[in-house]
Amino acid sequence: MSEYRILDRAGVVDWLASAPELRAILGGAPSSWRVRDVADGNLNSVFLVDAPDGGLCVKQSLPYVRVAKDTWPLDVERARFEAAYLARVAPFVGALAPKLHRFDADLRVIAMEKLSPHIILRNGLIAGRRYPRVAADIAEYLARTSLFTSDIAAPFEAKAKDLALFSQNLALQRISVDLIFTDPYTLSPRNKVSALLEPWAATLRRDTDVKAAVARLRLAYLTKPQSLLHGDLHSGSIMATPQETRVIDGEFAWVGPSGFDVGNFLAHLVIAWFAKPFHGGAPQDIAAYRTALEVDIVEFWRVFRRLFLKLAPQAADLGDGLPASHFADEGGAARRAQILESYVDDIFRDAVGFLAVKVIRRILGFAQVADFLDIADDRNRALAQARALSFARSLLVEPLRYRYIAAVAEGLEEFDRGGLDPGARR
Ligand code: SR1
Ligand code: MG
Repeated sequence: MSEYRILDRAGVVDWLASAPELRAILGGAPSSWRVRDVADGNLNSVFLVDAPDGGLCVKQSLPYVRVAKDTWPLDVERARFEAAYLARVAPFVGALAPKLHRFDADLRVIAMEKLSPHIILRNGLIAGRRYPRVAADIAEYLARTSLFTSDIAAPFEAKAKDLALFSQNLALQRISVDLIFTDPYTLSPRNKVSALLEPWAATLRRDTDVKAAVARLRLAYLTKPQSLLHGDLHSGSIMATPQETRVIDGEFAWVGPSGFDVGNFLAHLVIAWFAKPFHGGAPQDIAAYRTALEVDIVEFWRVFRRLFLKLAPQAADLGDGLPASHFADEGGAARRAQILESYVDDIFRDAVGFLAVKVIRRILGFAQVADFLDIADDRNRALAQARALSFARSLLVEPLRYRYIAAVAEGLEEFDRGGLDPGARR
């Protein structure tokens, strides 16, 4: 047993060298390994290691929020939950997640497959690259994790084990509850509201309809343990090439409403859509890229729905929620299909709300995103953000307008001409 300590590059080499299975992957002498510090997320240190026979990604939980250092201490246990999440979903998602090679419970270090030439999806979207597989791949990832860790397809004993383990992931749930559902609608010192968006922030703080809708979602997050969530499935938690997609960073794992991850992914496509015109390019290219994002939004949900409903009838025999013996007689299969459809419709309803709160938190809260932050001009950035806020508000307070995914995608345009005044709405 070794005491927790923060690893620097030399420490990473020593740690790797002490693990025979990792040495075997890397090959050569430790002195020949090249270690790069590539941390760019908010919380952890991350190193990429290149060696004669292969590479690895090494991630360590720091005892603080990396981007806030001493001002924000944070429990290092999150690495344990990330490793457990990776192991739990691996049988369902296969190559859509990186391979976990080793978890060190003392140092809170994970060694996993080094992804190359994959890049963070968010950076690719900002650069205007296309990832034709991402929507369908993430849909498949989420359909499988949402189904196979739910009471439909898992015996309640397995579900209870997930609940027992991931309900201990409290430090990160405190971050999610505060940063996603609470801070953006209050005068929290953690918020980062630009001067041009002050009127928007003030309007949302006073908006009881919005806060009531957010309250429903916050309660769902806390009280609706449908399936094991990734918990932070934004475009920074996806690495992609045009041919391959991988989901990383499951440290926020939590048993909660399945619509949470679905809405998070959609939110970051929506964010990319509103930011797009301000990252340069010819008008026709911007329009074409946005159309492709709209297609992704629709395709993502349709693939999720189709796959969930295709897999669920057979998978239902594995779980306790819809026992086969109750649906074996005439008409039984059709009744079970109806129940499953309404289960998926409920995921969609939740996802639309979670989409909205994720957009709002990325504009007014602590953890903002490069999609907007990389827009150099203050007014342009605020315009993109104000339009996204306007759309998010509509999703929260006019949910009946967004009962179908096509309505979500088609709704974007309506909010694209708005100015900075929250009173004008659109
Ligand atoms: C303290 S910053 C935390 C945020 O960073 C992660 O990427 C999550 O989105 C989280 O909310
Ligand atoms: Mg992360």
